[in-house]
Amino acid sequence: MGLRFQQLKKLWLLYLFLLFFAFFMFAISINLYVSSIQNSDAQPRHPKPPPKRRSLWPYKNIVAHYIGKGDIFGNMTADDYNINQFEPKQGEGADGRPVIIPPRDRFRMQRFFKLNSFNILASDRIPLNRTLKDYRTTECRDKRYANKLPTTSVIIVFHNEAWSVLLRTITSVINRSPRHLLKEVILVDDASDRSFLKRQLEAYIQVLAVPTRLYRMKERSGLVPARLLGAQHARGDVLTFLDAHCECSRGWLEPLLARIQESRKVVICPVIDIISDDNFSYTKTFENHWGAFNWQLSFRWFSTNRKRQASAKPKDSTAPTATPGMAGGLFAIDREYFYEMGAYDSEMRIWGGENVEMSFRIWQCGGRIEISPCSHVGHIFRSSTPYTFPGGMSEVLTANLARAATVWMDDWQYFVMLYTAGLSLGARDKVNVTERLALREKLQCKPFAWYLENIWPEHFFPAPDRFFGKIIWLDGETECAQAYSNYMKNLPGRALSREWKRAFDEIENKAEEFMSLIDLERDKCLRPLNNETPRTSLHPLTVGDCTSHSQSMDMFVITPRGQIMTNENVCLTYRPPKQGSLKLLVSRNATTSNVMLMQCAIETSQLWTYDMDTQQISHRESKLCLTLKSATNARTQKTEKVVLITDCNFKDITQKWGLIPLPWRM
Ligand SMILES: *[C@@H]1O[C@H](CO)[C@@H](O)[C@H](O)[C@H]1NC(C)=O
Ligand SMILES: *[C@@H]1O[C@H](CO)[C@@H](O)[C@H](O)[C@H]1NC(C)=O
Ligand SMILES: *[C@@H]1O[C@H](CO)[C@@H](O)[C@H](O)[C@H]1NC(C)=O
Ligand SMILES: *[C@@H]1O[C@H](CO)[C@@H](O)[C@H](O)[C@H]1NC(C)=O
Ligand SMILES: *[C@@H]1O[C@H](CO)[C@@H](O)[C@H](O)[C@H]1NC(C)=O
Ligand SMILES: [Mn+2]
Repeated sequence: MGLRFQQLKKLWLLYLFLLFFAFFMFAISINLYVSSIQNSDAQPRHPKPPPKRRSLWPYKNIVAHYIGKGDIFGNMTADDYNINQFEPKQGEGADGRPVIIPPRDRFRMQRFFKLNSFNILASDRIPLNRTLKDYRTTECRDKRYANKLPTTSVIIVFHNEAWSVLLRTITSVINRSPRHLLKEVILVDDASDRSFLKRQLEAYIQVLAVPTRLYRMKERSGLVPARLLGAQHARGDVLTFLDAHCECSRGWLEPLLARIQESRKVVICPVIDIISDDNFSYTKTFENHWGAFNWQLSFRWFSTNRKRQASAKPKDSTAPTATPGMAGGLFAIDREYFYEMGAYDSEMRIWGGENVEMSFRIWQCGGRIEISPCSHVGHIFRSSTPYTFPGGMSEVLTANLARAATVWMDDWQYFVMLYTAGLSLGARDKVNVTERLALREKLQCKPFAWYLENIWPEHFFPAPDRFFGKIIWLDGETECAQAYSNYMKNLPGRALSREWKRAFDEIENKAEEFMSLIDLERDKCLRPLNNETPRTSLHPLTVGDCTSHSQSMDMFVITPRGQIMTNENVCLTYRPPKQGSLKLLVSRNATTSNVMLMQCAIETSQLWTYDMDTQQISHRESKLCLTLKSATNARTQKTEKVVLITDCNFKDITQKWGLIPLPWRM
């Protein structure tokens, strides 16, 4: 019995222990749970802002000059221009925090802003070695790289860059790159004339922990010649190009070099985070952005989901994403591969267009361009350029773009030249691209159609199987509208086919006639309500004057699937004003604009059909018809003539639309 009792006691103790243990684990898990909630609370609730677009759009930029334009802040003097007021304050801007300028300096801050198009007073308060947070995901932080990676030369071209900004770029490169991977830093001065960039800079770089060499262009030549000069002197296995107003964050270099080690045909870009031009705060951006170009070949960021193509493992969040276009400022490339692929088009002057040329060339000639989500580099985005542009900004840019388009875009070069301000078909005759065409031949590069279909299948350019042109409103007695309606009414078999492709073909037959009949004064076209480029989220549409202006927003591309797209990757989208099951009912008696231009994302809300019999455009899913009505503008809440979808009525003349093709290739 005694033994039994002992056993029972043991069991009882064991039981107590288990109970206690369970409670203990429970308490721990609660604790963990609470702290995880607190942690996630500490993170910003709002999604990170998308990167600001690098403003390549020259026609809206106001080119500020160093000296000149008198304004309330007074003119800049030569002293203002040459003085270096770098005076770091311990801890200022630490961890990428913003700088707040004391009120007594606000006037000076405004006055000096235009010198660089950023707040130089803020920059001058931040130490060169300011700390940044670690912007990488846990997966990226945990990723291990081979110890033996290729070495790199970091090439930084500058023109009259501010002292503190330039040196913070260099310092961040040196402090945040493993020493054995960083062969050297190469600075190329594109003929700056600010005095502190002469002797003072030369002396400064002598004492840096990494060999840093400075080369100077004899005259202002621009980014391409300066980068070529830098590359010529580089000895690392990889060339890493950076702008002169960046800050590299922790772990930025290894993912770039590792990817090139894996495949030397990859041109790899970091994620470009935002350093505020106003207060120098560092803001992390989304990692899944990718880039491409608008109809005028300006670089644009897009955030729609793309397949990560570069990884063997399907769910590897550290794998780079393929991108059809590169912003151009920041990237790494194998040094020998850079030259094999034709380096840069050395005839491109000053700045702009070289990223377009390189994007097309790399992809079409067998390489790849990718963005590594694990590499974060901050960049100061400015809203205008402070620099002089010898030769005129738009002239230089359009000449560079004409070169890129002529060499790489095949049929699409005409499209770009016809619809970009400052360009025309005549631009082709002004460029001599003999050498670049020979390069394309030598490298056996693929056609531009291949690039669009395979590398950028989401593109919004015209294509042989697409419609490109204006969508005119047939409610009117104009010659064009009547000719169009009559033609459509008499097509055999029109009532049986709802295929866009069939409609495109029928219209193509009469393209020239319809085009010649368009009366720009009297015909009315589908277009955005505000005559601005609809790059921000929502834009209601209306019907207004058709214009001949090459960049007017009344041109559309329609895909065979029925996406109605326009420039800047926006699509005609059905957007019901209310969520929930009532939404179709609501739209049957729509009194609010429920059709918007929004970013294309291949959703059912963006698919439309065309009825050749009634000339109605209807939303495929809801079967409601596009019409023009006096209704509430969903954005401004004002009553205006807006385009919306409502019940179809084949007798309703306001629901009839015509497709008038425009030329886009020779
Ligand atoms: C600034 O310069 C312009 C010409 O460059 C001159 O007309 C103007 O008077 C100057 N303003 C001031 C405040 O000095
Ligand atoms: C930055 O450099 C200064 C000396 O120039 C040094 O005192 C300071 O500790 C450094 N800060 C960091 C974060 O490394
Ligand atoms: C700093 O600038 C960023 C971006 O321009 C802005 O979002 C932020 O609110 C600014 N911070 C302060 C403290 O002004
Ligand atoms: C174009 O440039 C090539 C060499 O780059 C030259 O041989 C050729 O004569 C030039 N053509 C014209 C029309 O100037
Ligand atoms: C739409 O409005 C009309 C009158 O304006 C009304 O007769 C009709 O029943 C309404 N239809 C729906 C679906 O609410
Ligand atoms: Mn830049």
